[in-house]
Amino acid sequence: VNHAAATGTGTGVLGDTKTLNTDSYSGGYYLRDITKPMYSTGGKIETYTANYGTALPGTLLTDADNVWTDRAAVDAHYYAGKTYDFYYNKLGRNSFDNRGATLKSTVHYSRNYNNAFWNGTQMVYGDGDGSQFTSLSGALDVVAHEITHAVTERTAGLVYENQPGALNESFSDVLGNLVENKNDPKWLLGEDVTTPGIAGDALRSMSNPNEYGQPGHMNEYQNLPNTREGDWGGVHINSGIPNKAFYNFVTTPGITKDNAGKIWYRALTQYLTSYSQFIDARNATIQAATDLFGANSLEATAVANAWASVGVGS
Ligand code: ASN
Ligand code: ZN
Repeated sequence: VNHAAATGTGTGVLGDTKTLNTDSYSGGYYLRDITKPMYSTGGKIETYTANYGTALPGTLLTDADNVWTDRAAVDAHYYAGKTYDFYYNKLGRNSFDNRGATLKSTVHYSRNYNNAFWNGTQMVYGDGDGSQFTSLSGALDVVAHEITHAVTERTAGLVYENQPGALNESFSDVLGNLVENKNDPKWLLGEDVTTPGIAGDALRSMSNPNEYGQPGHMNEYQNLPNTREGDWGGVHINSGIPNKAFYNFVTTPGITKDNAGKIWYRALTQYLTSYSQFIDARNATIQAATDLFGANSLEATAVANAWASVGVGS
C-alpha cells in the first residue's frame, strides 16, 4: 500500500506532548487522520500550513520521522480530532455536515494574526502577535468554537448579524466550552491562548460577561450598527446574554453538562432558523428539553428559569 494509518507524537502550543493520528507514505508522514468513522465514506482530518501567507488551504504538512514539532499544527490537528469525537460520540453528528465531510485546518495564516475563523470551507488559525495571543489553535475551546460555526451554517443557518448573529456566536462559545470540558468555574473562552504573559484572563466569560465588556442581561443589550466596526450588530457583544443563560442553566443543581449539551444542540439543529431571535432560542431550548426529558422535567423548568434570569421570556 502507498499509505496507511500511523501514530505519531507531537508537542502542542503550550509545550505538552500528545499522540497524533497521521498517514504514512513512501516519503514520510502526512498530518492526516484516517482513523475516524468519517473515513468509511472518505472523510479525513487534514492540517495544512499557509507558511505566513494568506493562500488557502496552503500545503498539507509532512514530517520525516512522525515526531511533530510545529506546535500550532499539532494542536490544530489534535483538537480537530477531539471536536470530531465529541460531536460523533456525544451528539451523534458525523462532522459538520453530518455526512462525514473532511475537516481541514490551516495554521500559520498571515503574520501576527490575532484571530481564527471558519471561512465557509475550512478552519484558519493565526499565530497571534505573541502578546495579545499565542497561536490560536492552542485552545480546544477556540477550535471547537470555529468548527461549531460550520455546524451552525449547515443547520440553523443563523445569519451573522444582530440577535441571530449573537446566537450564532453563543452556540459556538457553548459548544466550545463543552468540547473543552475543563473544570472551569468561570466558563472562560480562549483562556489558553489569550495574553501568554498574563495568567487567568480570557477572551470572554460565560459566568460573568461584564468582565470582558459584554452584557449579561437584556437590560444591558447593546444596539450596535450592522457594520464591521459595529461587530455586525454586536455579535461578539450581545452573545454574553445567551452565554449567561446557558451558564445559569448548566450550573443549576441536577443539570449535567451532557444533558445541557444535548438540549442546546437539539435546539440548534431541529428548531432554530436563519433569523431566530433570543426569544426563539428560549422557546427552542425549552422545546428541546421537553422532547428529551419531558415538559415537567427539572431540565425544562431550569431552561425557562435560566432565560428568564437574563431577561428573555418569563
Ligand atoms: N474568531 C472569530 C469568530 O469565530 C472570527 C469571526 O469574527 N468570525 O467569531
Ligand atoms: Zn465565532
